[in-house]
Amino acid sequence: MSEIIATYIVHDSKHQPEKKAEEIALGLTVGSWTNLPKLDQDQLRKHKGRVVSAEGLGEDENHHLVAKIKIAYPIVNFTPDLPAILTTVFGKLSLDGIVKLVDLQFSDELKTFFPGPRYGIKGIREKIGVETQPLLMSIFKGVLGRDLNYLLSQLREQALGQVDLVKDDEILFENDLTPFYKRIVEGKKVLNHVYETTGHRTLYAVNLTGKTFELKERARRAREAGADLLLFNVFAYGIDVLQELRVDSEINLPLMAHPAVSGALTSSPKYGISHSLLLGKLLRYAGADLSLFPSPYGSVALERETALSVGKELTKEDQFLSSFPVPSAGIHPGLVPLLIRDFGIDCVINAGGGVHGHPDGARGGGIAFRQAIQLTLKGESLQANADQFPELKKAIDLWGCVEVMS
Ligand code: 1AE
Repeated sequence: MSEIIATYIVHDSKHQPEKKAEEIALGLTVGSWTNLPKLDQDQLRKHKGRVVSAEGLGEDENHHLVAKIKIAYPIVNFTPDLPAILTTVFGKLSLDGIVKLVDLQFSDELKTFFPGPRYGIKGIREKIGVETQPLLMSIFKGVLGRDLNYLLSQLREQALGQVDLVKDDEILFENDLTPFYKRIVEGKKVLNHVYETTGHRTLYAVNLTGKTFELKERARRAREAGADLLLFNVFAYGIDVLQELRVDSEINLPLMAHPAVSGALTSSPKYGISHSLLLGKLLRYAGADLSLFPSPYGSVALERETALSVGKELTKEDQFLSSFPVPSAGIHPGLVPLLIRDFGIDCVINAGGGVHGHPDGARGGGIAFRQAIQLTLKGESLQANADQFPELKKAIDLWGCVEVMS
């Protein structure tokens, strides 16, 4: 029988992890078991949750037992979609005591109901034409309340900084000054012009926003208008909405998932859902081509192991294409060696303030990042070589630099 296995960390005041596990397994499936008549048991057996393991890990500061519990849920209990799965494995349970959902193991049968990324790392690399190094992305900054000319000149400067991708700020919604379709059409003209004059191609991820039931139509029209990629505040809507965008063949655009709002679900060590499951596995299964998440180093840093676990889930070898890890927030050129050490070349180096805050503006900021990437890939020190690269030197003088010992 096909199952999904959920792994939880619970803090159990009664120090009875097996009992706790049995309560969860029954409570989220058939309700009760031992008191049921044999006939009912026979009928309900295929729906009953199964305790896979319940293991004490030690005591917390309140002398509760911290335990790792694994429960298998039969897939006959739910329809094969994330809203049904999440409600089954962590619906009422998420409100009941101290419990964190750390992983979900999908059976092969269940996985067939999920699309994974349409493009993935390979497809995005093909679109951009960069095969053997990390991609470089910058973010519009300070464009709220500014007009289209302002936005387009910021786009031009970023493209001239040789970034591969520019993404909208996630807080830029539909507005009269920089309307969605105009951003796409006029932005494309700017990027085409930069390409014709410099030979450097930059793609633009436009923020898909608005009422949920209008998103598909807006996304289809975005595609017709020439959009390159869609940025999506997936956790404000729900991962299943991202999946709907992914499977619509009239949309057919790469999807870049932004982590806005996800901190409310992931940040507590005791409650919510793990980063690797939410920002890694589930986004990938649902079809995100790129997933942004806090890096271990910047302004809203995650613990290194946690950030690495997200990257690992996004790039696992299995039946799905890999999604690009985009470790973000507070990134500057001096952090490039650390990011490449941690995430390898299959990641996107992404910065807003670290591009626009450069003393030479966004153009200089982008070039400083390029120089940092090239030096790192050659195994050379940024600090020791900075004198030959004026943009990089200015960035290091401003923000510093972390050397990586090999
Ligand atoms: C984790 C999301 C990062 C993001 O979207 C963003 O805007 C970062 O900006 P900077 O690089 O911190 O200025």
